[in-house]
Amino acid sequence: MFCYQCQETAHCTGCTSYGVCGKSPELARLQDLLIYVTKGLSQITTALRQEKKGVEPSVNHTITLNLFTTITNANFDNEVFYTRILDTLALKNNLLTKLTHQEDLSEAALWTSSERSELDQKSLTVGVLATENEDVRSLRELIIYGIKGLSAYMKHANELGFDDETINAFMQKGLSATLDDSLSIDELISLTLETGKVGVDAMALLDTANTTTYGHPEMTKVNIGVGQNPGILVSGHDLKDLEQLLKQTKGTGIDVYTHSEMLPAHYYPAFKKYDHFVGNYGNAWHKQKEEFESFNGPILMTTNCIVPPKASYKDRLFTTGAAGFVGCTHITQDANGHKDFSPLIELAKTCTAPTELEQGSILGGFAHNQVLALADQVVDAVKSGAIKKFFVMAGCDGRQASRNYYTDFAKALPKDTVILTAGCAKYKYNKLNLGDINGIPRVLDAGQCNDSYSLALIALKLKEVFALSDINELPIAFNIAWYEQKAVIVLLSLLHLGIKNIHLGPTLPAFLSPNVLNVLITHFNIGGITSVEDDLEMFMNN
Ligand code: FS2
Ligand code: SF4
Repeated sequence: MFCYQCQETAHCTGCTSYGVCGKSPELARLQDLLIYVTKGLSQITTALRQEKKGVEPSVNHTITLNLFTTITNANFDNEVFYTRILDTLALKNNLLTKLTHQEDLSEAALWTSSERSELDQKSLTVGVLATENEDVRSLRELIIYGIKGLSAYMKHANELGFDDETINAFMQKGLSATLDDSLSIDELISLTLETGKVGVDAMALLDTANTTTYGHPEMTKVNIGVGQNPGILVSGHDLKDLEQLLKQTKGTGIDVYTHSEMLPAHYYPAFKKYDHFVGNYGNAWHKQKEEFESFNGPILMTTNCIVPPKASYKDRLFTTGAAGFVGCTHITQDANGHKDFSPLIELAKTCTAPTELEQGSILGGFAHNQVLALADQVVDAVKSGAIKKFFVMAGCDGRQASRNYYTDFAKALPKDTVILTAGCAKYKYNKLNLGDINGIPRVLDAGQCNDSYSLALIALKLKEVFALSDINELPIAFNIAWYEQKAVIVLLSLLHLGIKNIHLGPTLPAFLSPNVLNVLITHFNIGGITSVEDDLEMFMNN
């Protein structure tokens, strides 16, 4: 196996014998094959669009789900991948019959089989290392990982009835381009930047989907203690799943809690009407072994990030959507989009209440609408010098001890600075009580990783208010933590918006070859992190 798509990749170079995330070599090669046949399908759909033949939304959604299923930590069930590969091959064969010009199609578009043994053989030959030139490989993977991140955001928007043919067509064109040996390095670089542009469009679409459906996030104190009733813990990013679960648990005596990236659900007005939606339990995804055990009740993983579960709670772990783990019950969706969560509800009735981890509350809900409502206050604080600088510290949390840098960095920041955050990175400092500046909290949490879009909108608004010609003239520094592929699309989106001097940690992506990294440094002045003291000095003096 060879996989280097996430920040925790072995030795900062690549997982070659077993994934640090728990991905086995078998799972890795099946994911490689699923990506390969999805690229082939995308080449066919791209050609069908060129022939003005149109592509059904169901085909777009198959591609989206295939990609999402291969995101780090999303799905650990080999059988799911066999099924998705065979279904994709069948779909590909069907669409091929509609395509007039097939002479330029690649092997990925034409290859087919229905024999598992042939799938197994093929899967060994189509991985990342099949591209020999390391710069071409690096750019292809950067584009693919960006599009994987996009797929997650599209899936969430689709669940709420929002879709966009232009975004789907771009995702497929981009995947198809990674099969094209004739593309130059410059063409691949421009496709990478175009991926960032479409990333902004997809985050905007999801923002519209979320706010239209559930209202605009608002400043909210979220309880981090526990109640007396048994509970169901919901993790991942899918708000529609949470909504269905809240409806089905109403009046049952079961409480619902969020974990990790589901915390921002508390910020939406639509979920505040549920009295049994009592709070957030625990921290970011990588703490789940301890926290899922002490939660005592069923846990629903709506997306990544799954840590292979301990036997002590595996029978309480359920998955849905793109998420999956062999041996855990998967909740499916019917043709009307309904999911039946009664297996979790019945199990919860037999469980004890969660063990208390902490008491108190955390404050969040500072997405663009809420921050713009405070715009006058914020602008006054900047003009008076009460706020000297904003630090965008969005992104992901992770297991490595080196990530304590972000806690130390937040603690060391001068008191006249404000942290703008989104994603599960926030857990490194959202319980520190960093205080406020003239009533403006020093940690402003916009929401999930996709709500980094809000942070970009806030920056653009400040640029307008201060009548600046360049977003980089704002007193905003970017010290971003990344882990998986959604952070890749967020990064590419920020680059598309013209943001320079982004620092990325705790380590730079292994999939960036020295030459590709050099391009990012030359054009965008991207950098890594060093020590808290040195970085603080560098950021404050820039
Ligand atoms: Fe955190 Fe994991 Fe949000 Fe990532 S819970 S690293 O999926 O997308 O961020
Ligand atoms: Fe390794 Fe990350 Fe790939 Fe898992 S997703 S196999 S940890 S690089």
